[in-house]
Amino acid sequence: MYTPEMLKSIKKVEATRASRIGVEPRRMTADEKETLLAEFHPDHIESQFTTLTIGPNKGEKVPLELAEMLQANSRIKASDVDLSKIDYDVDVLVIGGGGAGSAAAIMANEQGANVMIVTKLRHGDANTMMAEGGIQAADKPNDSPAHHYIDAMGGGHFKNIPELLERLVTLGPDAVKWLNDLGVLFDKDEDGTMVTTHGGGTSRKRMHAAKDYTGAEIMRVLRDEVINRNIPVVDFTSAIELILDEKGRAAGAVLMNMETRELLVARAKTVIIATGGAGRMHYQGFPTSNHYGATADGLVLGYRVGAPLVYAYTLQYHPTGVAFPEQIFGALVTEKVRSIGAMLVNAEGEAFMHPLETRDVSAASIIRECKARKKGVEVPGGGYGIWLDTPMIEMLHGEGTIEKRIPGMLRMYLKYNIDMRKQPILIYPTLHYQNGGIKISADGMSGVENLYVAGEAVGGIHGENRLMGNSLLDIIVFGRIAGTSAAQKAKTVENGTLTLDHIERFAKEMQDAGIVTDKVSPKLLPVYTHGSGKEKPAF
Ligand code: MEZ
Repeated sequence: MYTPEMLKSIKKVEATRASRIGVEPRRMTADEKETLLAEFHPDHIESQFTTLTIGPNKGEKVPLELAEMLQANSRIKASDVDLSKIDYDVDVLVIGGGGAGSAAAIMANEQGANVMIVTKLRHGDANTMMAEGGIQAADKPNDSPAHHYIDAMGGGHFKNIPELLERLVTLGPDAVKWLNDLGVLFDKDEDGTMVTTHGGGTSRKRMHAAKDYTGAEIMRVLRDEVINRNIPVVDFTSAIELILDEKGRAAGAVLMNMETRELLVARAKTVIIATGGAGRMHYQGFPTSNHYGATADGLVLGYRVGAPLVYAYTLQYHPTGVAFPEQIFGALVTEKVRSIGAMLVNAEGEAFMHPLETRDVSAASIIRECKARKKGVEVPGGGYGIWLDTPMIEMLHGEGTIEKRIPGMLRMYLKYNIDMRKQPILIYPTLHYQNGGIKISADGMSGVENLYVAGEAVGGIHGENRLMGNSLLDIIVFGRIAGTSAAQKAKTVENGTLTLDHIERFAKEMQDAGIVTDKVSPKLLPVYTHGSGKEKPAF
């Protein structure tokens, strides 16, 4: 399967393997990391960003592709919708059917609220499903939420919003217990103790996993719980505008049936945005590990009604996306592969960095190795990759470890005749996560009254760089917070007069700022027609 050049390079990797076992490359100093990030992390390529000229974050820097969506036309005019005809009338409307939306809906239901989930694809088509390596929680005797806090704060470059991070880490152990009690099959020792491993930037082993399909396992259980509670899920239906009331509070959403394009009105006392990430925006032309619907819709919906964003300029490029074979280009190779012993090795067989640096540092280091040091391995189609030396795992932990701990990875590569137990695999950074998003307070409410947000659409929890496993944790912690808060708030809300006046106000702001565009948003689905440019690798 590998090309002759790749096989030649593998020989060099094999030649250095034994000497690398048990010898950890040193970690970079803080100064080395700062210099590396400034030079090689995609967040620092100024030409790929622009300044917003309208809306609550006017004057702030965001990726070009996001600005295009935040400063775009609505898909509808207010006159297209008859707001007196209510199709769905609920206490709590949850937009998004992934882990955060499901956790929120379960908790709202628990509070006795009439809650409904609307999702543009199917229930569970979400980045939660794609998450592999694990969920962090400080629940071991040698660990504490304080250790977890310090790790995440350091990884996030001290930009994490303290009250959000505090909630994440202090509610972490209970979130994992909740999932375990619901039936998530976490990996456990014979005595029932949860197996935990390190991730990049962690000082304690606190990654709980279900092999290498942790997110899919969590989603399986959450989806079952939503079904068991008879919570209605309207699928293949997207939210395309929020509806406010006469006081400017969130009061529902205009929905669009994705097949018929029929417009529907959902009235709600409170609304939760849980629309997930943005990988399918393919910032800077990067491939992505994200699910098909990850197009930053929630950010657009919130922004248009005045909800401020925070840190929208920072994205996470997962260090180890598939660089080869081409059929799975950009797919996630879980960080757990490095947690259990695989090293990052260049074309010469040299281990050029510690395998568990934080993600931004690891991604930038891999990019430098390929672009500046020219020590990457060429892949067909014009890109480069770095070796992830997977045979080391079984040298360290014994035969059968890969099958046992990362069976999904093993199978993914075997389909392309690559046996990662015997040969290393080629990786390169892939667009994985939006660190920024809608700003919320500790109870999950955004800057717009009665509009709550949970999951990847939230910004600020992770600062400028999230650690592995803190996303599965945040969808549960903040999903549960948003669901509980939104349901409690709904008890105090009387439905007001519904309006879509904000559409015209926003259009006027665009006009006054001289923005002329044929773009409409939210994007809803990516476009992969030939010539869009997004099918090309990002090297
Ligand atoms: O938190 C993540 O992004 C994660 C667990 C990814 C992975 O490498 O498996």
